[in-house]
Amino acid sequence: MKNSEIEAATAYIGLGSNLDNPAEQIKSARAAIASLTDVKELAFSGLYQSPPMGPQDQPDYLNAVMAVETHRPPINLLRCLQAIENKHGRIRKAERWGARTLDLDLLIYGDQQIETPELTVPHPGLAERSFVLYPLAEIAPWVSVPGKGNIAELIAKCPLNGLGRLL
Ligand code: A4P
Ligand code: MG
Repeated sequence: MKNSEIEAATAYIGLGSNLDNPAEQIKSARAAIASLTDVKELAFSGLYQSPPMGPQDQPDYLNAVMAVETHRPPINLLRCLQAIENKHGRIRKAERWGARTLDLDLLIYGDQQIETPELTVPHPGLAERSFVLYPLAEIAPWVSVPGKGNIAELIAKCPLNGLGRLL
């Protein structure tokens, strides 16, 4: 079966960067995602700056969230996102939550809940991360996170933790 024959789903992708001109990394990743076959951009949030979650000896992050309509199955979409990370000079180091040129996380895929060694959807950290919840709410204030509740409830429980929207 071709991807184009698979029913379309709305997916949300988290973009993050804190190295090598983060705003450019995010802009270029957005273009790369939007130009994937069987993926169409629906919305893109503003850019949000926040102090690093994890080791503090690294620059602040820029984050954004993108909504897409896609005919690609979730695992296939994840592999496309990983290929885009690699093209953006992503180096995976042993240190957990270390600095990176580009991080692309599959946050939500339709109403699916997936738990495999390679892919967990919704993304496990989503509900506790202001740098994901606020940009997500900006573009999809109605969204419900499968298994976790609606975005307004999640935001009410999540402090900003230094997050600010640029422009
Ligand atoms: N994986 C499983 N589920 C998913 C999913 N839904 N989306 C697996 C993406 N990947 C998923 O990811 C590790 C493995 O997770 C992959 O092999 C994939 O199969 P990775 O990108 O190689 O490593 P990582 O990103 O360092 O790991 P992790 O634990 O996913 O980190 P996070 O959650 O991405 O957090 N601080 C601020 N302010 N802003 C940030 O954006 N980001 C991080 C990284 C740390 N601190 C941050 C930020
Ligand atoms: Mg990641």
